[in-house]
Amino acid sequence: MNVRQLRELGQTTDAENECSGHLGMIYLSWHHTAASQRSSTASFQERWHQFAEREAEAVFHSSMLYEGLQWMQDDLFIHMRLPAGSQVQLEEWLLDFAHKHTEAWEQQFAQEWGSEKESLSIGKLHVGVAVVEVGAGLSDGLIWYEVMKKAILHGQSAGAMKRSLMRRALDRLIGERLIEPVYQPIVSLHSQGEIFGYEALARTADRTWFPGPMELFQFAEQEGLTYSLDRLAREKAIDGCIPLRQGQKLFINVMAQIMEDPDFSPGQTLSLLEQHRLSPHNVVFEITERSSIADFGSVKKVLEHYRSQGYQIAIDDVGAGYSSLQSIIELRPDYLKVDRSIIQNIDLDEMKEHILYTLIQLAAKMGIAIIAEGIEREEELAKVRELGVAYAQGYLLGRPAAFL
Ligand code: G
Ligand code: MN
Repeated sequence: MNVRQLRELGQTTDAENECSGHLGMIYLSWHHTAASQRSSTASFQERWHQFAEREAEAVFHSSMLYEGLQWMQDDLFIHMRLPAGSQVQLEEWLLDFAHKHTEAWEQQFAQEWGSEKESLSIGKLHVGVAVVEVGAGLSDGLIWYEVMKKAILHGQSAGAMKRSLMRRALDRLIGERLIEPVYQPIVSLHSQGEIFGYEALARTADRTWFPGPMELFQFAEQEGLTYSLDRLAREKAIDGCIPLRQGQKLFINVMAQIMEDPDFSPGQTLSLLEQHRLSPHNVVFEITERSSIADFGSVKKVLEHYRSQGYQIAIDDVGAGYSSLQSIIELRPDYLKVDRSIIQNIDLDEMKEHILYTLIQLAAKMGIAIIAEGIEREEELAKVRELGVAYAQGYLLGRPAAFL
């Protein structure tokens, strides 16, 4: 049975089935950039039509849900009859389903076409999905119009599907509080190996979309959910941190951008600390600059408020990424955490040694303590100790782990 016959079959069952359930639509459209313009030729589209129909048939071959496909010029609409059920669940199902197949199609077709024409880029396949309830008093024509419009709108940008799926995963993660904190020891180099404190690090159960905290926090920022996620991670960090001894510190990562948020309210952190018999004197906020700080004024104001309550401040990732000397000058932290990129092989690289030496001098003048991050080898530990670094952290001294 070919696709067209399937479609005819779909149309006849449609007539018998008298409008119940939902109509699902997957929309596919190639978008060509200037660089890939050469590909948007008649022969490209002809091959794409053949490819898509062949693949759709292979996928839907025995599916009761499949109703048929329809070309509108070079845009493809695949329609499906979905069972009655909750709209949200059906949308989730269709998202997963469409993502699984169309991602493979895009790669496969790009490979087939590319290897033949030697063109490096053939553009991007835009994919959108939509689900509309059938039988809500709308005429067939209107339903079709509705579902096609929705699918096109959803698929307008490249990666729309993936973004929807990630967003769903993120909403679930925040809603169900699916972050588990782990803690990595920070060791004092002056008193023999004593544990000065722990850095709390967020770990997620969902590794499909977010392999690590970096990806997770980056995506949350894109979606405007930094605040919710950051707050969840902070609360979890305090929640899971049971056996802090007198004077030991809990280092909690906070994105600098959070401080610029007018809604950022420190009161909640305090009451949570009190529930765990901790005080602000146990807590060091590690400020990370994922992008450069736009408004030092407001960040400083928030930090001053925290400081007056007894919290301390560390600047994270010093010597890497966006981390700037300006933030050291403006924020006057209590600790500088020198990034792993500087510490790695510091015993073998004179330039790195000079940089750390300079940071130590600067910090000493400002009354700031240095923490060396990412110590993995004995030689690195010996070198930072020799240079006079106060605290160290890294796999050699302890891996991040949960308190059990
Ligand atoms: O940016 P920040 O310093 O907060 O990053 C901490 C990250 O570094 C965590 O994901 C942690 O697991 C990782 N980490 C901690 N110690 C080491 C180490 O010694 N080597 C490496 N490669 N990674 C480390
Ligand atoms: Mn950190």
